[in-house]
Amino acid sequence: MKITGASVNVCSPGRNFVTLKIETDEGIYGLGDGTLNGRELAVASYITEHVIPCLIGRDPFQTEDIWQYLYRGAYWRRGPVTMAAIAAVDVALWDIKGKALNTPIYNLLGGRSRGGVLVYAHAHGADIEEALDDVGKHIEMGYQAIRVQSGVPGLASTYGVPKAGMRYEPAEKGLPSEGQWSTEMYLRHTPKLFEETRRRFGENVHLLHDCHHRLTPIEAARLGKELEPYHLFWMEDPVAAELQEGFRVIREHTTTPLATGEVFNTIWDGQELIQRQWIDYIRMSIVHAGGFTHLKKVADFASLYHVRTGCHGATDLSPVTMAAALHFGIAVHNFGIQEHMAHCEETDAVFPHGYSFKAGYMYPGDAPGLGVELDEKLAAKYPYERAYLPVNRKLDGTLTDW
Ligand code: GCO
Ligand code: MG
Repeated sequence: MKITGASVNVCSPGRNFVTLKIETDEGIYGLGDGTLNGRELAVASYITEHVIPCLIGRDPFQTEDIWQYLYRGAYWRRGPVTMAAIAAVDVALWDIKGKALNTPIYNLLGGRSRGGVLVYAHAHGADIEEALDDVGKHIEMGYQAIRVQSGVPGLASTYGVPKAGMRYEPAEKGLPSEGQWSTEMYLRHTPKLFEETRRRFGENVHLLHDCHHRLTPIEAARLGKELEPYHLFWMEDPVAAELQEGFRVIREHTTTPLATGEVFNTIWDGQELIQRQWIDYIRMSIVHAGGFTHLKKVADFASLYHVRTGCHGATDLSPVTMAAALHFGIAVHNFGIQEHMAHCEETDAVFPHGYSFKAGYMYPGDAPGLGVELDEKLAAKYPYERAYLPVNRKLDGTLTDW
């Protein structure tokens, strides 16, 4: 089989997505996601201008060699744009392989290791009461694991809480909006949120929380300690992780499990975190970390150090990545949990898919390959719209991590 052509689709059915379609001389095609929230056109151009010309004529079954060619062959390694482009190619090729062999991708990754993929949902509210009501709603929907985020009294906005009437996940049209941050207010508030959540819902639901890279190690250590009585499944991104050793400080002070890695692009971003057992869950996603070919190696490496997977799954990862994550999650032995934020109706209509949710678990479906389509005609009705994530400032105006 040979690759005969490829094209990039950028559309905005509710939010922007970058999708690669690779075609072959046997009429089989594959889809890959290359979406990078707020930087979509950089990936689209990288693939169109610099990757597609190198793919024509290659054997789509050679996923390892093509991965190495795009990674090593570019000379300029790593980075979110490059790795999202490589992921789009890699996933599209695995889709082709599955279709050609008439089997779902999970069978090519080792087959089913479990019955279903445990997922966690997002609950949020402007205050604790509203957040708890949302937790209740998600429990009724069948979720067994729920991430809880609430507005902080005195702060105009905070991560994880939509503006009134809006859906989460943000990527606002136009230029970046500015949020407000106070570590002191957040640290005073968050233990109360989990005290109330446990009081109302008991111990029978997994609770998660995302600090979204906003604390210093010693602040995160304090929060982790104060959250210990509420037995979190994980505390996510307590600090920005460029300095991997920062996690040592947190780890030495608290037994609250730690998760990080949604912004990592290769194993080299988290190798020390894993090897030194400073984290419990690695959050790297198929789209931002080079596809199945690289993430499988990360998971296998992590399995040696008691670290489990917890792949990023916000709505800025397209249904193509959601499907890929479910094939991955049902197959890898050291799977931990998968994030699930439901896409809006427009997105689901543009990407018809076979995956499903039932009683807290998701299932990739049994269609050959990924089991996701792209309705190109419908996609054309939703052209790209410039949109960015917010930026964040402390109360005195200092720019900080969002
Ligand atoms: C999560 C993430 C998202 C990111 C978003 C950025 O844990 O789901 O933190 O909420 O902010 O994916 O584009
Ligand atoms: Mg996160």
